Amino acid sequence: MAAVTSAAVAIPSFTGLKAALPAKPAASARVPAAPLAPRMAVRASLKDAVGAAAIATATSALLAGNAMAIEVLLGAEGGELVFAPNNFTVSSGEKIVFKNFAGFPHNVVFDEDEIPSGVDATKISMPEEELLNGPGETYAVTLTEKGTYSFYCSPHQGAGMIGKVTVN
Ligand SMILES: [Cu+2]
Repeated sequence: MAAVTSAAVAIPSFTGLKAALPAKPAASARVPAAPLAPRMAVRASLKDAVGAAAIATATSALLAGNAMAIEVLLGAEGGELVFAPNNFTVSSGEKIVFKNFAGFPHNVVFDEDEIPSGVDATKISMPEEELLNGPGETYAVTLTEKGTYSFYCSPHQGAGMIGKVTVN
């Protein structure tokens, strides 16, 4: 009976650790409220060498996952109408998050003539008429085909709000 209870507590605690890591305040807030028995069960499982190794693996996988994303600001610190950075490199499959920062509205449109052949510009672009209007609004895209891609912000293309990403 005791073994069954311990296993039932330990398994969800691993899933909980993985899920809670990005949101540390919520996780630590939950600890004092947790009943004593589950806490002891978690501590017991941490002593177990296999359990500790599993936690280490989950943590590094999570860190690697976070590293696989790049943030590009729409509008610079001084209010310039630019992508920041405006020329960068990502790995195939890495997420690119464009985030409204200054001088919006902005959008992100890939130039159909300056992307690798076979890639459909409409599938990776925002519609020309669609705009990110509020602060912090984002548009995310993941490019898998290797090569260089040019993109622009349709309201500010004439002002020089253009960029280039190399996928390798
Ligand atoms: Cu713009």
